[in-house]
Amino acid sequence: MFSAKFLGFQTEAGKAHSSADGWIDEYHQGVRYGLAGKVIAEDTSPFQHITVIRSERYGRGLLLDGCWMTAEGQERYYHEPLVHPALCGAVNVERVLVVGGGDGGTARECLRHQDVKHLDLVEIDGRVVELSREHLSSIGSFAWSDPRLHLTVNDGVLWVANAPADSYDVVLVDGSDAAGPAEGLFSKQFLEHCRRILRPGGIFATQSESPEAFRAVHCAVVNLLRDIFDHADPLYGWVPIYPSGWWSWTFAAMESPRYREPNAQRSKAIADACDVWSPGWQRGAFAAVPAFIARQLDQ
Ligand code: SPD
Repeated sequence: MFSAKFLGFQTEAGKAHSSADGWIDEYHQGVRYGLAGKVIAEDTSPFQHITVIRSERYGRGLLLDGCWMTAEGQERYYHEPLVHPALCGAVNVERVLVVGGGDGGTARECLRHQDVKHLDLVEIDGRVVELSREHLSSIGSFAWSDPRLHLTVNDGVLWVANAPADSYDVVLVDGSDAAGPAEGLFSKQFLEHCRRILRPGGIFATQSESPEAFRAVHCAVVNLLRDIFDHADPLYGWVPIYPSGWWSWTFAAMESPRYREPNAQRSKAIADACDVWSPGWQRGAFAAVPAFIARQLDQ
């Protein structure tokens, strides 16, 4: 387990910082990342403080424990890179598991693939789902009423530990940072179970933090996945509101790095409606490993 605390990071978790002049900020390592706007809903669940905001530039947004999760105007920069390299690369995509992702954006992108027949969305915090459906309905969109979606409010770590071997073609982890309720999603035990429940030809993917603002966690996740799977590679993109704006997702598979080569037919079916992802973008994003990160990754 390598939590933010373990690595000596100081994420100023708690309520989102909002100032009288209408700025909502996440504070991270002496830098703040903010939007002009106002808080429209807040609650404290058994797991975390939840804040929903309305911003001038990016529409409505969600923070958990004061950290940005998503915003309507830039959620595609995050959800498309997490989903499509996996859904276009796996041999089959009939059964998909999403751990976390209570705003519904990851499920929505998965369900755009018509070959997906059953999607389990396992979110630990039911209040995140409720507030997202109420205030951020454009993010989950049609997913919430799609009969292929099976929502369970439960701990994803337990779900994965109890799932039979070979139960999913794709496993996606859409958690928050490596502290608080998402901490277990970065552990070796959890990731080993993810490999165990993946069918042959399957793909695992997780958000793997920023190579700049969470460098140690990022490298540790990639290296751990390289220990557990035959192949694991980070892909780099950007989510403007997250710390540093520079973000990563890491893909893993047994036998071959099949996440690198998108299936032409599945790509064609979704590419026109994507804002960020395309087969060409994906190839570049896998190649864009910063030199300082390449030096810290196990080969
Ligand atoms: N630092 C923020 C990391 C958040 C990753 N998950 C976002 C959830 C979007 N569905």
